Amino acid sequence: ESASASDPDAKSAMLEDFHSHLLKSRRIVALLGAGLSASSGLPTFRGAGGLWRTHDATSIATPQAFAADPAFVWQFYSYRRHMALNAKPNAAHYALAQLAKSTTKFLALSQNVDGLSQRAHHPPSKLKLLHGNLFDLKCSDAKCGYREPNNTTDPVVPILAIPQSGQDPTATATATEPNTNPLIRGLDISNPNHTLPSIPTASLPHCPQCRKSLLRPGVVWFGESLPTDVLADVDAFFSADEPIDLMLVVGTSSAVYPAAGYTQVARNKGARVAVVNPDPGSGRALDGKRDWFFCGDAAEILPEMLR
Ligand code: BV8
Repeated sequence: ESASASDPDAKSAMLEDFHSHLLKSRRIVALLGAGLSASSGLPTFRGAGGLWRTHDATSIATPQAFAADPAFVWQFYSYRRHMALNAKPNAAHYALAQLAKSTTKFLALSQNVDGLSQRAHHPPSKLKLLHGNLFDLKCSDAKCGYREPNNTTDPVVPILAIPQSGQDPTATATATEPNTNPLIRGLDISNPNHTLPSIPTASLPHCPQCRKSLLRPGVVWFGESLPTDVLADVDAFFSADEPIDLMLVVGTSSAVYPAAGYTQVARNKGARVAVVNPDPGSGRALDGKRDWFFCGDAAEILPEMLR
């Protein structure tokens, strides 16, 4: 059930077997994770080089963390927005978008918040953003309800890095004077050697509607429910009175729920499961229930699988 780039014969036999199942598949689901965007240069969360390596995820990605230290949390997301805006979709994003276009009954469940699938022209009705989007801003007071799409402000919070001599570290880059130094526009939060500047709450973005609360990124934090409309669409797809033929599990450690649980839901509906991941242990969370395991970079393997 496993193939890696170092064993070309095994890989092509597995590709052929996978292909013949793909051609027969009518209803297909894909669960996507950070590894899909790894070869676009965006760090994953867990594992080697992971963004959260030096931080406990729950110290950043929770409502409690935002309440306790909004400036710290905003620096993390400002950096992530900056990185994502400067990244490009890779061949795996395009291959999935193509599969979505050519398969009537297809749904991608993405845990990614980086906007790269959208920028690869993945049909929006076939892309469910389980964990929201870095490029939505919303009022941190749910009662206010304000939301806006925003993929232009960069950085969202004033300058976040190593002040250079003669520069005001709290100044925001202006249109006339674009600041192209990534270290200045977004502090590399994964580097523990960078000390985070302290930013007064007053200079964080505030809600233009209630004029009281801070804006926050439109992502789903730990302990928060996934968007109800997204969950309803996903449930409708799974509960349709037809089997699911194929589930692709791409670039995820399958560590975060409820997302990780969808693989079993698909399996219960008859799906065969194909995993794409460079970490041979990554399917462990799937409890050995992988029908195909393509060990390697999604950007290389998915285009071959979906060709
Ligand atoms: C909720 C968004 C109801 C913002 C993120 C037990 C059972 C069920 C649930 C729980 C439970 N215990 C606790 C919970 C709840 C919790 C949870 O799952 N905790 C875990 C840690 C146990 N879940 C929640 O809170 C969810 N809400 O359940 O609501 C509720 C409410 C209250 C109380 C209970 C229940 C909400 C979770 C949302 C978390 N939001 N982020 C942001 O991005 O900042 S999490 C975060 O993890 C990421 O954003 C990402 O979306 C998600 C998953 O990570 P992955 O994408 O898998 O990335 P990871 O780095 O882990 O792995 C990358 C993989 O890629 C690796 O395998 C690597 O080998 C591979 N890779 C590397 N390079 C490549 C590659 N693959 C292919 N090609 C390459 N080149």
